[in-house]
Amino acid sequence: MPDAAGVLPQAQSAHETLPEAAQGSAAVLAEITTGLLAARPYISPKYLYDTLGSKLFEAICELDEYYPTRTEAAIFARYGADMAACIGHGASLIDLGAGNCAKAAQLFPLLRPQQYVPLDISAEFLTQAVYGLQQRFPAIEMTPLGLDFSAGFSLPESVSASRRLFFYPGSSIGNFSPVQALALLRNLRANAGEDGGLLIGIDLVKNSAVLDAAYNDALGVTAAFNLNLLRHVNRLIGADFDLAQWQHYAYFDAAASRIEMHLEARTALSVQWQGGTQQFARGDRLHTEDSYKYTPQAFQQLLQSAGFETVQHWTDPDNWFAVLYARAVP
Ligand code: AVI
Repeated sequence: MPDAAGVLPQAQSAHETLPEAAQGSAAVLAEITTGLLAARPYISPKYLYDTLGSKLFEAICELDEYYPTRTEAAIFARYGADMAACIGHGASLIDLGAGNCAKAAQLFPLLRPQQYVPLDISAEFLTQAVYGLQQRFPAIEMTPLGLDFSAGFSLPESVSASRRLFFYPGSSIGNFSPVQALALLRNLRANAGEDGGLLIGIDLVKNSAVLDAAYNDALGVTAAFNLNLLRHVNRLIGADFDLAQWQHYAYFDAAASRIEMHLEARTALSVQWQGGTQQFARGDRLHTEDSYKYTPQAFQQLLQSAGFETVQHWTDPDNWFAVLYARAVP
């Protein structure tokens, strides 16, 4: 894999669009340049999510082949009451990469949190989403926070210190390498306190044909999502990627237990950007995303290493997706 640690740089949540201020900055230029000039070139998956990329991801979630979204939703619909019985009422519900807050809001009537703390890199987007939600649920104290939780964080005092329940649906943890995922989970444990917990969705290892289809849909939406990253990078660093010269390439690597997503050069080509240039031969690839798939046992071990103990997990009839509730080990 591309960088020194053998993994792609960390992803952000699917809903996190880079703030305008970060666009075109020197740090962004330096980061993308490092990836393009690496022995195995890569671009961080966070650049998949500009405005169009976020819309394309929403479209992916509607695809027949992309089972995670609807499978997770069915698990919450079927076992939500069970989850609430296990977790109890009155927690501070901390929603990681909350976006439009819709998934958490569906659980409010069951979990009855006393406080709702949506985290997202885009504070402005959150403020709008929370405004409508507060009208619907006036009894819940809402404390939106604009922060990048993937970078390591400490919750401010405005977040109640007791019964912190982290909510991380969507299997977005899979876009981190296991090493990065462990660091993130440890950070959650540090913020959870003695009586905190975590409700998390993970995508499970399954037949590779199902996985390959989910990332190679017939309509080509995932291909468009992947290629759009080049449009975004063109804007960010003044690059001249010609999208017609690249094609989507995604496959399940069973040994690494992950989908790898790449862009492959259709022809020999060169790319120029502010202060840099790179040649690609036909068939050369740019690595754009990993999506790790876990067995329930492997993920429970990760949780344990981070200082959580799994209380219960819920899955669908095919065992394609799981939602786990884990408690902080005091
Ligand atoms: C956001 N994340 C969980 C998605 C996934 O399945 O890894 C992103 C995605 N990439 C291609 N399709 C969907």
